[in-house]
Amino acid sequence: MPIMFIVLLLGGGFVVFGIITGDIPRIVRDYFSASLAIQDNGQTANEGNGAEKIYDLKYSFSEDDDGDGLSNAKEIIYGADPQNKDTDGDGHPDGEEVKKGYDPTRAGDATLEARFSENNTIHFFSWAQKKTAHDDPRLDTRLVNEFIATQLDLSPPLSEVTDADLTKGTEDTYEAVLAYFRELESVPLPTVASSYFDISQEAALGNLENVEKAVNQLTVINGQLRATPTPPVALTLQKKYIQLVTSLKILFADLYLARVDPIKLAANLERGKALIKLIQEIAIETANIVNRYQIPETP
Ligand SMILES: [Ca+2]
Ligand SMILES: [Ca+2]
Repeated sequence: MPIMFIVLLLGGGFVVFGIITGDIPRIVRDYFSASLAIQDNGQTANEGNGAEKIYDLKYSFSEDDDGDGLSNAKEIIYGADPQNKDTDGDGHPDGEEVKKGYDPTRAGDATLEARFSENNTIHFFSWAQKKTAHDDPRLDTRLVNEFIATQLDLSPPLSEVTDADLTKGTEDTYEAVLAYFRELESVPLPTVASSYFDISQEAALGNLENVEKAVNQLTVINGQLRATPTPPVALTLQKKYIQLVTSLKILFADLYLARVDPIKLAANLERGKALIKLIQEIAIETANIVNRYQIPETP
C-alpha cells in the first residue's frame, strides 16, 4: 500500500487497513522537510557510480576549467560545454552570454528567459543577478529560499487520472469492496530507506542507485494500482492513490537532475510537503468507505 511506503521510509507510524493515522501527515512532512544543502565543495563529477562520465571535471562554482567566466557547475546547469569557451560558436564566450541574459547553448540572441520554465536554477540565477546586482550569483541559502517562496509554483505535480487509467469493477458489493482493499494491501512496498533529502545528496555526488530504485518501485506500484479491480464506490479513492504515486514518481525522477537543476530539488521539498493535502483526502475517503461497508481491519 503506497501510504505505507512513506511510513516505512521513515521507520515509524502505522497504517490500519488503509486508514491513515494522524501521524502520517507529520511523517510526510518529515520526509520532505530537510532543507536542501546546496554544495559548492568541488565534488568530482564522475565520482560515485551511475554518473555519466564526460571527463574529469569538478562540479564547482568556483573552478572554471575553460576560463570562459562560467564556472564548471554552471556549465552543467546551463547545458554548456565545460571545455569550450564558446559553446554555441557565435563568437561570444559562455560567461559573457550568461551575464547578459543570453543562452550560451544557442547561437544568436536566444535568451535565458526562454528556459526559465524548463530549469528553475537558470531562472534563479537570472533573478538573483538582478536582485543583487552581482554578475555571478551563487546558491546562497537566503536568496534561494526567497526565490522559491516568491517565484515558483510549489503545488505538487498532480496529473489528471481518468477512468481509463484504472481497472473498473462492476459492483459495489461488500465482497467487491473487501477484495479491493485486500488487493491494495498486496501492493509490494518499496525498499528504499532514505529520505528525499538524503537521496538528493547522493545524487549530487553522482550516486543514482537509490533514485533508480525509487523510480522503478514507484513504477511497479503504479502499474499494480492501475490493474487493481476497483468497485465504483472506490473510483475516486483509487484515482487519488494513483495521483499520489504518480506525483511521488515525478518528484523522485527529478532527482536525476541533482546537478542540472538543484533549485528544482529544493523546491520539490516544498512540493512534497504539499502532498499532505492529497494524503488527507485519501484518509477521509478511505475512512468513509471502510465505515460504510464495515470493512474489518487486517488481522
Ligand atoms: Ca567555464
Ligand atoms: Ca557563445
